[in-house]
Amino acid sequence: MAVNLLLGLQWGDEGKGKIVDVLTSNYDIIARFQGGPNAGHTLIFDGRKHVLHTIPSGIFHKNAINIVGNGVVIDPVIFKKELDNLSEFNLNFNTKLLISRKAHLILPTHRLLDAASEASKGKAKIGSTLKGIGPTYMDKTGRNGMRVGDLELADWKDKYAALTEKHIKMIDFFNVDIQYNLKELEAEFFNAIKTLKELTFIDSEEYLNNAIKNGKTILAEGAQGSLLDVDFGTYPFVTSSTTTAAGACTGLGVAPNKIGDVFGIFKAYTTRVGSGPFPTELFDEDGETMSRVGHEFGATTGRPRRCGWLDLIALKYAVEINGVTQLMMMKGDVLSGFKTLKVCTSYNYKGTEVHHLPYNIEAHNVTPIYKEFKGWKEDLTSMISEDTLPKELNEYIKFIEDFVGVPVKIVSVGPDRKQTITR
Ligand code: 2SA
Ligand code: MG
Repeated sequence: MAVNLLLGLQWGDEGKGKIVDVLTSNYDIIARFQGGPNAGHTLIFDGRKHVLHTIPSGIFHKNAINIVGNGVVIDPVIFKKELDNLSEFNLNFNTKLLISRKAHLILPTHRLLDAASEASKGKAKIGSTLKGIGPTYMDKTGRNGMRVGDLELADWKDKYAALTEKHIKMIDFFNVDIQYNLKELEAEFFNAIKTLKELTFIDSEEYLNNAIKNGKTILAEGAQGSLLDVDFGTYPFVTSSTTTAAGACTGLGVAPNKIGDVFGIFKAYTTRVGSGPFPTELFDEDGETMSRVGHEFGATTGRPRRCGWLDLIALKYAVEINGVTQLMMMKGDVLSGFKTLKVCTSYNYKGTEVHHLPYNIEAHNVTPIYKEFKGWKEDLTSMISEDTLPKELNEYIKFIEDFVGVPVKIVSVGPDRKQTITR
């Protein structure tokens, strides 16, 4: 099938960047379809770490074409920094990196609005990465946004000025203490726009549908995770885009019947960065061990990630919503050395045992019910084949497969490309 999807099934940071990187050699085109610079996709190869935010993770592969789809929001300033960081690789961006004209632009005032909105919420803040994601999608659906294609029009600066003027009034309306120097932000923005305009803008839906007709293979690379989906996530503590499978159709302009495999990525445990409910969160030594061994810090903001046990109710929900056909389990190596492992198999919801994700999963409503597993001691990081995996890990994986009804095809045992076991 022409278009395969790769999605995170938890709250982001499942390791999508690594898997796209591992899989890219099988695809002609890698396309991002939602989110923007709030994403942080980490790739490690040849002993070096690379973090991508807006650029698809296929950029390092020789022949892959990388597309930033219409569903993505682009901050030209961050985009330019990403390009600058890649300069040593001498990549030909004009042919390898194509940008949808319909992708929306994050303006400096979108970032300020994000900050003002969060500040106005006080303790109830979302824990946004403050990259301007929410305000930009608001302008998109509110039909006020600026798109990449506007930059090809003579009057784009007028449009920019009108929208910015409106944003300033909105920032004033929030009446919170936000310090900014618009002149400086704009200088940086206009400079970055020059770089962006040197790239190739395309009608990406047409490009992709032609590619499908011509037998090309496409991998759609998701960002964030299913539980951050604006509809199906833990609203309002979510991001502002459709992070689930349907988002690939709207964010690229490919029809549902063109979608083939849906690869669902999950961590062997769970993490969450930012605010919002997290039923299996740990506040003890086990949680600290996951955080320390798993280096659980945000790739974009450096914020520490909250850690907890694997939640199979949430995972099953994500598998269903996305139509996952193959699972990929990441960071199994981090669980080495735990005497006992736990996975959540149901919840106590207001006194009753339930087997689904209730509307309201705040801590005072929901207590996880766990099944316990014996842990393993072996270091997995140098293992390269399935039959060397410890028996306890295989039992853990088998239980997950049976619970959600989908096979685990890849087990990742470390951040490097090479630390990947196929089953
Ligand atoms: P936003 O920035 O307005 O979309 O934030 C809204 C919520 O979505 C969460 N969110 C994320 N969660 C995990 N990873 C993300 N990307 C970065 C990474 C995060 C980082 O890959 O490490 O570096 O901190 C990401 N982006 C958004 C966010 O925490 C809010 O809960
Ligand atoms: Mg990430």
